[in-house]
Amino acid sequence: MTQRAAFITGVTGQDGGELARLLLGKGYVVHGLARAPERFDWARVADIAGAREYLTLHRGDMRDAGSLARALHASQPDEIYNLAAQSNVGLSFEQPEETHDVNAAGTHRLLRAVRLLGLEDRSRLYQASSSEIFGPSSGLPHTEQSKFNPCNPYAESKVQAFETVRRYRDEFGVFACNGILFNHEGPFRWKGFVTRKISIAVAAKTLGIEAPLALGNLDACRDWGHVGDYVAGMWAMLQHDKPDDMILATGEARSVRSFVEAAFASVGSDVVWDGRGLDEQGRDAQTGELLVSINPKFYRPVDPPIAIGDASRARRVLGWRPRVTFQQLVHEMVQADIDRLRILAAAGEAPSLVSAVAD
Ligand code: NDP
Ligand code: GDR
Repeated sequence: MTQRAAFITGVTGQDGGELARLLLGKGYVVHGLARAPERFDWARVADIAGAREYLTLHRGDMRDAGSLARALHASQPDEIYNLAAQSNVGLSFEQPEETHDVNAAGTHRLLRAVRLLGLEDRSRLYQASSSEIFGPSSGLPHTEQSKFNPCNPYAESKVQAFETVRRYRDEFGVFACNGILFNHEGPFRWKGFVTRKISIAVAAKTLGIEAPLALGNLDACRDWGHVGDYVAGMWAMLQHDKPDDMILATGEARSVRSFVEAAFASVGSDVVWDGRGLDEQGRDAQTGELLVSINPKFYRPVDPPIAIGDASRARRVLGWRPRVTFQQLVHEMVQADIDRLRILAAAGEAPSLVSAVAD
């Protein structure tokens, strides 16, 4: 039997690396698009037999149609996973045009390339959509029927990409699915996202490394799952007999404050809070040591107070459900950062990682 081929944009990102692992493990030939293939972290797939043989990286950019078409043509994929994005919501307020160009126009370039190369009968496409498309819309938890109400440039770009994917499916018959994913995290989360900032800070405290944690809105609630469960859901969507748009979520939302508490609890520390608003602080209940402070620069102009999703359709149609619990997720992230920091500290390089918690 010939090996199935997959093409992943954003292969250097959190989800891209995890999906590459999953697909290589299933015996796929994997092609990844990367702006800088030399930055791909091969350690992420080191334990998969034949990873170097079956994973090929192509240099390309979502803003450059020619590089996309060239990489797609070389890959001849059965499955395309469009994960590349300017994925930082906060940054999208400062760089709305780049966010649009990569996330919305980039998705359109990719779909056009699929058609121009005559791949629509061969290739199925997964689009990385986001819970951000719902914004602060009423009626929780969000379902596939919820109204879109984007409240930042990132969310706008993802709404536009969503509609483009739907149009290519309806008008041109491309097998294309929007996976509407709620926040999912793991040890390879980029260190600017809040969960990773927290896990690095907790790891640093555990090892006695100075790293005061500065955060923004502690009361924002997000539906946090584990990246491994979510890439399995992406794959399942493309194995279904019909293309569809589906939510993946845990159905439970927790505040940033709760994430902080759970992370410190995982290493045996209790946090007590005092003060209000910008003066609020989190301290170690036993020693009084300052653990968390607030920095207004981490507040966003608009921030949906809560995101919570209903993944009933994915459960019914795909049999998908999240396996990793919130406590397991937090524990895994903190332990991974303790392991990393131990190695970096031994080499005198800990500051390169811990500086992220105040940035
Ligand atoms: P990351 O930010 O970790 O990865 C983004 C990837 O996109 C990186 O590989 C990055 O490459 C690549 N990229 C950025 N700009 C370009 C460009 N111009 N051309 C080519 N590649 C580019 O995101 P995640 O892995 O967390 O998320 C994957 C996708 O899922 C994204 O589309 C995100 O918006 C979406 N999503 C993520 C959720 C989550 O909780 N993780 C939830 C919902 C949706 P480089 O290394 O060069 O920067
Ligand atoms: P999000 O993730 O914006 O949901 O986007 P992020 O971790 O950045 O923010 C989650 C919530 O935490 C609040 N917050 C802070 N956020 C950051 N980054 N840094 C802080 O110091 C901080 N303090 C509080 C935020 O205001 C927000 O409410 C992620 C990305 O993966 C997107 O690409 C994806 O689409 C969505 O998840 C679903």
